[in-house]
Amino acid sequence: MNYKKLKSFPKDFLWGASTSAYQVEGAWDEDGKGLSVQDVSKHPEGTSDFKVTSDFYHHYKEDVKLFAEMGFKAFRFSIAWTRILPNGTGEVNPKGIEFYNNLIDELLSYNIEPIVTMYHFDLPYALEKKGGWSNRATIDAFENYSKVLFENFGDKVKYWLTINEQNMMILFGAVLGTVGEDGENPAKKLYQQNHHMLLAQAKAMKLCHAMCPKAKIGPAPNISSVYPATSKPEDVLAASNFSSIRNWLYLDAAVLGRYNSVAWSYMERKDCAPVIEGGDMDILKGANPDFIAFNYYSTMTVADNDEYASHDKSKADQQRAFAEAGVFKGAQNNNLEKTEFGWEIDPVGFRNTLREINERYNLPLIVTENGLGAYDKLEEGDVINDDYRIDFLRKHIEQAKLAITDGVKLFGYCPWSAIDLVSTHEGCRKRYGFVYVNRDEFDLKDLRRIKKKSFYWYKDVISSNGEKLK
Ligand code: BGP
Repeated sequence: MNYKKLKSFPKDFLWGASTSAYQVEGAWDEDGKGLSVQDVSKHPEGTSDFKVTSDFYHHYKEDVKLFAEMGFKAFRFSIAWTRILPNGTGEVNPKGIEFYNNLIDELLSYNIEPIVTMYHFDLPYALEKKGGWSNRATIDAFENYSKVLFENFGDKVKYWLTINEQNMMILFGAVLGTVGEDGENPAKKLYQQNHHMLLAQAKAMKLCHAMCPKAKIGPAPNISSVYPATSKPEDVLAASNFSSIRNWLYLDAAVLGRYNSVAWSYMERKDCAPVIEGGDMDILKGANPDFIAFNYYSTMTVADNDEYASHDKSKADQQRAFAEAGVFKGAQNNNLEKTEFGWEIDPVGFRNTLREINERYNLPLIVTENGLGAYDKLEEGDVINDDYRIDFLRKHIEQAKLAITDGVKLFGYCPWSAIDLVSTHEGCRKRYGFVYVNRDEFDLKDLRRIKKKSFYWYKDVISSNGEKLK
């Protein structure tokens, strides 16, 4: 749909950007922090570990100052569970509380709204050793952790996100260093873990409403429209299958408190439907999120797959589909260009995704990740000409404006990432930030912060409330 005149971004729109604790903080074993699954995960050859990353833990004041200079209205970051509770449960680490209090206060001193993810891929290793999300005790551990967060930060944080990209942890956990695919029927284990995470999330949302009546809380999956490779009805059905398995399973449970019926049939067919105990569905139903946060990088295109194609996940990751015999298979979309790292670029798909979520759930939406990973080049005189990133973000913001005109209740946009950090599985050479961090994969150099061209561009975007995009 075209319009003669577009609606403006709301006056109090939350322009900002995102990071996650294990990818940006470093200080992996400092001040009483416990080990997380990321600290013990294997790194693909040639990529950095997560020990130092961008050393935000020691640079946060300098970094927040840069965010303020860009004019951020919000900063979405995650709290490392293991800084707060080194063993996942038990003793609270005062130094961890102190760090996040300092960070939140620093943000608030510049009127930057903290948007806090409670758990971003970094489950405490102590809990993992006891079975991780396979163990129902982890549900209680998460609820207890969320209580500690609400007690300590609930008076200052208005926006809470529960679990980052739970859907990607289930679909691509091996790549993200979160949940593996071992055992006889790995899918059975994974979807049981998924059920436990859904319960943990629902309990945290309920607790948030009880303990912090002024705060808002929502889920934070990675959602993208799924296209059929052709107009062949079987391809359209395959797209619907994949969308239910990838997207709606997670949001239907979080928002509507029920299992998506196609996703449930898929799990039954694979013999991996979770065991649901008495009272579980009531817990899911009572959660009532205030908004939906979601991450968007690309769309997916799939085709019918009636032959017995193998379940090839070797090249798949968050944004690259795989195949499931009799359900769908990933297809190339020849209408779209790709990033240097092989992810399709689809700004119009962003508008479409926003509309789909809006129509299904009718809740306010916030985008908590969107961005372009690239090999940035530091040129003479501390210059980074990342025009490709500006182009990517501009096109997505244009589509966000169109979606708002379509009626989507979008209240914030926090692209990935505020500052360069270490990618989930492709090292620090895959850069996303508005601020360059001077380090290589294994040479930490001076970790100097350098403003990229996109830094200045985004500053203008924010000060014009999304009107000045060129
Ligand atoms: C999302 C994750 C982030 C982030 C981003 C980019 O799936 O929530 O943690 O890293 O993707 O992905 P990558 O680092 O793999 O390029």
